[in-house]
Amino acid sequence: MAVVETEKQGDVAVIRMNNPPVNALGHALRVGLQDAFNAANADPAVKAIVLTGTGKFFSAGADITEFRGEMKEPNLPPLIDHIEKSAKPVVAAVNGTALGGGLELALGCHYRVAGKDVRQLGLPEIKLGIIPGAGGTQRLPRAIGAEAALQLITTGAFIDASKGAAAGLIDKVVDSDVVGAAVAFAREQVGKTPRRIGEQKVGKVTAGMFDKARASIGRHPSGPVAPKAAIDAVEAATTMALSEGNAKERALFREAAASPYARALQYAFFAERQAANLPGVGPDTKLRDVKTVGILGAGTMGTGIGLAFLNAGYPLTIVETTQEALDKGVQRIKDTLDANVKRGRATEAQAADRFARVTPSLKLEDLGSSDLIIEAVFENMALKKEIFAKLDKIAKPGAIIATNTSTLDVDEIAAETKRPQDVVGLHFFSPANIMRLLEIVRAEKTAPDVMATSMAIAKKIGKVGVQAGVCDGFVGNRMLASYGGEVQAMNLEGAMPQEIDGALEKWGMAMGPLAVSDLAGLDVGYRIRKERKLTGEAAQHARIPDKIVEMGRLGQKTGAGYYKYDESRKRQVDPEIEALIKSEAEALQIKQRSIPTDEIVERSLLRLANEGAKILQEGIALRASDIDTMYLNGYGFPAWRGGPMWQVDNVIGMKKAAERIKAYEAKYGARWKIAPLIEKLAAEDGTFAALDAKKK
Ligand code: 3H9
Repeated sequence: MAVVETEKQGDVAVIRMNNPPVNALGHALRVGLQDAFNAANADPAVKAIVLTGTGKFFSAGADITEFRGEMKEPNLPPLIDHIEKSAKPVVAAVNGTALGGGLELALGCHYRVAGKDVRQLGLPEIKLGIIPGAGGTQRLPRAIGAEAALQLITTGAFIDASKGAAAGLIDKVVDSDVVGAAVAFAREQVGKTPRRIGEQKVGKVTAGMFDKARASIGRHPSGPVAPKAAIDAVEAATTMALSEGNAKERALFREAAASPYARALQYAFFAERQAANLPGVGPDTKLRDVKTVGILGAGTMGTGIGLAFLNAGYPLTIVETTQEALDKGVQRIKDTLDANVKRGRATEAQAADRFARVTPSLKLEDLGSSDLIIEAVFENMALKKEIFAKLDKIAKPGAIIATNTSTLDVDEIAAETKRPQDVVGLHFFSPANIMRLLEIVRAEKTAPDVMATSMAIAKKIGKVGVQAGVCDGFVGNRMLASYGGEVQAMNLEGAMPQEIDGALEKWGMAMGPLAVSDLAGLDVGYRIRKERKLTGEAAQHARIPDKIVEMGRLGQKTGAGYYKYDESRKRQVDPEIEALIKSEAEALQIKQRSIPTDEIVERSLLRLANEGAKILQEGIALRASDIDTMYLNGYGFPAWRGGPMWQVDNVIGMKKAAERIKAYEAKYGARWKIAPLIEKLAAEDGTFAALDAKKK
């Protein structure tokens, strides 16, 4: 089938887009559409036109891969204007997903008929650091009102067909045969003046709504440029005629597209998809059939993981060793499901259905029927080994047996079984029902189909799966340990917690590292440090956090950690902690100074990237973009900053990074030892991205 095909159904021309996988509006499709509309408009036998897509997609929007090059004509905005101007009625048969330029195209049609199963209607450009650039900011407010349009455009949220109909975006929702219904709808319009959204005025505008929206941009996940541009563009729709508004939209689109934040967000989009490509896994790799899930351990982690599977429709068996622990875990699941209903995240019926799929048990044997078993017990090697030896006897043949360990050697755990090929690490991040990252730890013997199935499951439960190899802390936490060490060094050198967190939060991190520690609980790290019997500099860096724990301050849960917390869990600077930091520095004879904000950010980023480069060279991470994907999805790193590796490639520069790391090494010694890969790339004028590209 050609990219665009026209089929005549009597006096109606049905124009069908067919550009797999998602009907992105690349050059060939635009040319095809232009030709098809010209032909249909010129054909006297055609009285009305229907535009539709193929498969699950109407169109996912502009082809993002074209953004970096020269856009070839016809461009999308004039093409859509041209369609809207058509004298014959044009009806969009929205057969599936219509996003970005795809929805703008549908808005250029005079009417929209959608299938009831269509779930993805929206203008998600903001998530790519841009704004709708083909009339979306002008036509959507005219179709559904300024307030609702502003909300959709600044969040990039999707709505389904029924919500679209309620909002006034969709004229008719049908159960089946959307094209047939659109053809009939089109016939009814023949002879009438087409309803052109672009000719309409925006309905009621609440006074002050745009200023209010601007004031609330704050820490928008798309950074500072695109959200403001989106608000300006929607405001223009309320005062300007379409042509003038479109010109304004175009200028704002260009400004946003030229920002480094747009480049970072678009990189993040493709990096996330690239992470799903695994060595040894191809289109022929047959996935294992996973219909039932069993979890061992009903603590915070086990129940969080359980919730992720329940929310995605899986039945869940959850096993504990004592009735008390089991009851507590089941109650936690129930409470979270109830809270989701209260927050409007799920209906009561959905929550009841999810809870009904939980089978609590005290018998390990009950995991024998699960296709996927996830162990989520206490982080202790002896215990995990014992469990895996038992699971080996219980699990059905072909079941995937996963450990949720965040630090332990998965090879050693797998060796307890006679089927190490079925063992994998599934490292979820807390709270596991919310955090998007899933580190999939590929042990030495993990089978390719187990990796492929794990990756597919990650997608099914709404997570971003990224492969990691076996080492202490895998990818994410190993880097975090480096960065955390630097944070402690900066504390001792004189940067107070609020200065460190403040600098990094201002830069864009969701939460500063010390505030994160308080949230997660300081006792976890304390226990790990004590087990490791640290020496040298690592022992020095443990002094402040250890003392804080020994003061009984375990973080938010005890009302105090690096900060004090009030009832509403708002953090407050605590002079007691400042005094502790000063006295520890004195005891270690470290002369304190005030550390500038830029230095705090630079040292944090470079420690992350330097460790990342070592991890990359060791093959623990497959690609630099995988490392960034992990940091963006599991560690609160702002997507509009691309990730630590992207920062080195695009903002700091490889040569400058190498120079700065060496300067810190000269000043601080071994912990700053430069990664040989950074040294090599700096000497060759190389980048992490170029290195990744060679691996494709
Ligand atoms: C825009 O429209 C600007 C206009 O306002 C103005 C223009 C002037 N382009 O995600 P998946 C690829 S901006 C190019 O795995 P799913 C994707 O990389 C655009 N490629 O599938 C992947 O390739 P590969 C506004 C795209 O079913 C494959 O398709 N639109 C595009 O989980 C499958 O993707 C958006 O922001 C694209 N637009 O999810 C929508 N979209 O197989 C962005 C996808 O080689 N897209 N690909 O890895 C999405 O959100 C999801 O892809 C979607 C499907 C929900 C559509």
